[in-house]
Amino acid sequence: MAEIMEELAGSLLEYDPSATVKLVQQALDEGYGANEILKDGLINGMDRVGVLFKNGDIYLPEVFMSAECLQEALALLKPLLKGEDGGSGNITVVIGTVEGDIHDIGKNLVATMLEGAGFKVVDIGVNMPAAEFIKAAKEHKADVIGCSALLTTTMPVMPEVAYLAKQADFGKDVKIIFGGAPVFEKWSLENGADGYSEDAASAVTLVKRLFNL
Ligand code: B1M
Repeated sequence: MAEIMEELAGSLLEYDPSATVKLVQQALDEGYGANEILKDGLINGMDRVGVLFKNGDIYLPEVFMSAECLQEALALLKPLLKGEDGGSGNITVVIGTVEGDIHDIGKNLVATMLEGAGFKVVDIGVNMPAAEFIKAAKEHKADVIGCSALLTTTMPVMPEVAYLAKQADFGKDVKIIFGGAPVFEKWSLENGADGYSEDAASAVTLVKRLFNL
């Protein structure tokens, strides 16, 4: 991997948003694409943060500071991501974190990657009851409903969303996708999802696959 991407990933552990933003700008100036910077630099870095936390090498305040670096870098990248890949058709994705769950760092990354791939993304936020996903999907004429859950205790809201979606009259086939750290493919497919993805980059591949794009 390019040295600048290594530096970028590592910068999330320096807890200095301005240093991360500076490196993003440097990578852009060196000709790297926004998608590449997001995937190889920022998401790669956030994955490392997750592993360090899991191993007890860092604590929550550090995770928050890394997330702050990520958010500031995303603000710079977002407008550029939109222009990079226009080949994703006229697909609208409604995405949110399910009821009882306020984790949104991963969901925000997924939303950003999907936007970057040219999809229209409507982010309904966190702690969203199943019915709110359906309401938003109708309101925005969504083609995809994406549910994120980070807690094993909130995973059961996902099949509720899938169940309500099957009952709803959207006037078209709406695909349901699940994701989040405790979620896995077999469980997703057995519980009403049309697809599962384990990270933000593969969420893009998944949605493209579901619509033959
Ligand atoms: Co919480 N938390 N947390 N937490 N937290 C976890 C998830 C936990 C694993 C920590 C632990 O105990 N080791 C644990 C869950 C255990 C379990 O149920 N399996 C846990 C717990 C227990 C809790 C509380 C209950 C703690 C308490 O209060 N006792 C509480 C619950 C609050 C609530 O939601 N009601 C809680 C609270 C919090 C904070 C608020 C402090 C904070 C969240 C801040 C925020 O999100 N704004 C927080 C954090 C930061 C974490 C950890 C440390 C990091 C999560 C994260 O952001 N990871 C986490 C431990 C860990 O993961 N190591 C932990 C980085 C992010 C990029 O990865 O979210 O996995 P991730 O997203 C990935 C993929 O999962 C996937 O793509 C993303 C990008 O690649 N993905 C999708 C996610 N959504 C997707 C949707 C898709 C497709 C892919 O399609 C729709």
